[in-house]
Parts: sequence; C-alpha cells; structure tokens
Amino acid sequence: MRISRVELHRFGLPLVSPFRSSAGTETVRHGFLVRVVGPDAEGWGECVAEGTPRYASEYSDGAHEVITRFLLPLLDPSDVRAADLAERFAPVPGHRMAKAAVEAAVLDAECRLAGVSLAERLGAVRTRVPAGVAVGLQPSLSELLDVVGEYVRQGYVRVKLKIEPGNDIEPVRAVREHFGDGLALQVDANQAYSLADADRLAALDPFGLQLIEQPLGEHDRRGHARLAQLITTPICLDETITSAVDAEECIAMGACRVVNVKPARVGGLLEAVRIRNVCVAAGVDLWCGGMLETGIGRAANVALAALDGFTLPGDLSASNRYFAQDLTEPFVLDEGHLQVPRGVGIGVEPLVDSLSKYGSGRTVVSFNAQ
Ligand code: NPG
Repeated sequence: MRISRVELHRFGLPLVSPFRSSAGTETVRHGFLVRVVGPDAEGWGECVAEGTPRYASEYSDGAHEVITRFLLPLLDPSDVRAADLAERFAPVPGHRMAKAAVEAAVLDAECRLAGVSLAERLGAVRTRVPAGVAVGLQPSLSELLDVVGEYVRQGYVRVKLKIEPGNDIEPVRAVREHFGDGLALQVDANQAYSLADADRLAALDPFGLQLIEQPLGEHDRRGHARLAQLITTPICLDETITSAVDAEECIAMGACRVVNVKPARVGGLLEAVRIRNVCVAAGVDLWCGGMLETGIGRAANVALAALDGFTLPGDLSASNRYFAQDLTEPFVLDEGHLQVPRGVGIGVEPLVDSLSKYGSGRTVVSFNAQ
C-alpha cells in the first residue's frame, strides 16, 4: 500500500468515574489516534500509552515523539505492509505501544483496501464476544458492592477487581459473599506484591477466583513460577508478557496458567495473534486485556477477541463504562456481549464532532510523492 501522510490526533477524554489501580488513578484518558492516509485507502489506530508512565515505561507524549521522529522515517511510503512493520521497526528497540498504534492504522487501511473486516483478516470465528468489566479500587466496601452490583445488573459476564496489599482479602470476600459463587470473578494486582506475600495471596484461594493477574513484578518470572506452587488460584500474566517468546517461556516454566494479551503491550495485533497461537498449542487459557481504549482501539481488540483460542471474557466493556461520549459510535452491551464490527477494516471511525470536542492538537507527517 502507498501512503502519502500520517496524522496523529491527540485527545483527552474524561472518564465517567476515576479508575484507580495499585499503579495510580486515571480521571482523563489522554492518548492519540494514528491516521494513515494513502491514495487508495486510509486507516485508524489508537495509541493507548497513558499520559504518565505508570502501568508501563511508555507514555503518550513519548510514543508520539517516537512515532514521528523514529518510526515513520523507517517506512517506505511507496510500499507499506502491516506484516513487514515489526522488521522495519526493529532498529528501534522497545516502544511497543507506539509500534502497535502504527500497525493498527496500517492494518485497518489494508483491510479497507481489500474490502474485508479486521476480524476476518485476523481469522475471527465469532460475531460477538463476552464482555468483562474491570472495577478500580473503591473507597469503601459498600461502594464496591454498589459498583459491582450495577455492572452485574447491566449484564457483564465477569468481574475483575483491582487489588493491592491490605485491600484484597476483604473486598474479595465481600463481593463473593454478596453475589455468590455463580459470579465469574478475578483479581488484578498490577505487580503490587512480592513473594513474601504468598500467605496473603493464598488466603484468596477459598474464594474460587478465575485467576489472579500479575501479582509480582514484571521481570519476576521465577517468582511467579514459585508462587504458582504456593497458591491454587491460577496465575495470569499481563505486564510480563511482551512477545510470543515471553509467552512460550512463561508457560514452559510454570509462571502462568493463563495469559492476558493486549495488542499494544506486545507491539501489535499480529504479535498478539502469535501469542494466541502459542496459548492454543499449549492449551493455556487466554483473554484480551483492555487499556481504557476509545472505540478505535476497542474495535480492534474486539476483533482479536473473536478468534478461537480466546477462552475467557476480556476487559472489553461498553463505551459507557468508560466515557460519557466515545470518539466513535458507542459499543453497547448486548446480553453481556459486544458485537464484532462487521464493516471493512476495524468497522468504526472517529466521529468528527467527538474528535473536535475532545481533540487537543494534530500533527501531520507528509511523505514526498515517489
Ligand atoms: O476495561 O479497558 C479496560 C480496563 C482494564 O484494568 C484494566 N486495564 O492494568 O490491565 C490494567 C488496566 C490498565 C488500564 C492498564 C489503563 C493500563 C492503562
């Protein structure tokens, strides 16, 4: 595909309620969209790096600079292919969220050019995906029960609670006792524990959790493998897994029994599919994580989660769980599921009104005609 310019559209979208995890509190989703424009097609992707480096080392302004200064100059604008991007971008180590955003936009454009949906291109087998919801740390147990109760009432098929040391056993107990054993429940620690907390984490075992996500530091693979011998709740890795090779190694060493894949964390949708292949081959449960995406990033995640091998509900919620107004037509909950967009490419586009209301600047990188 030929491309003539790439636009980066910054936005700041207020969240309907603050999202607090052990890594910090988010009240506005700051990010930017990438638009790849060529004579024959165009496509959109979302960069999900946060405003500040808290969940990961990447952050939005940094990713913006990496894309404009270092990644785009590596492209040959007369011949851009999503499948080649990982190799093209290899001279720049890391910066996976920045790379994923460009890849997503190129994939969208390629699919639009070919007249297929992203879901078809990735090999999806489902037309809708089960919707899970992530609940941030709450100020009190009664507020936690209210928030969870509202999501259960809306039909979410699984609930994930953020936990941190000292704010873990009681909230899990309260939710389990209030909503019963039928509620699919999991917890996410965002690396807040150490192996010395194994007893505390083992105290979660009786509550029948689907999994505990990323209890230890992202580099502590051996610690996770050791912890897996000390607790019965399955360990799921998130931050630790940045590639298919990581997934293979962590599974082989017993560091996880479940994988959360976020395309942005692993450098793009194509690497996410490779991780899916590793998990299928190993018989390991897999689900698609979320990073408070707008409709642009969500559409791509929903397409990915529609592949066979995504065995558990993802952090894929309706737009109104995050935003009063999304950047696209909203994703809505349909009997606890989100529909996989059927249109070509990611199947959605930013609404001009939303982008002008929440947009905060545009950068254009033009390529000379060849
Ligand atoms: O539904 O998009 C969602 C949020 C799911 O908890 C969620 N994401 O640690 O996985 C995480 C967390 C996150 C949010 C991470 C924003 C990074 C940025």
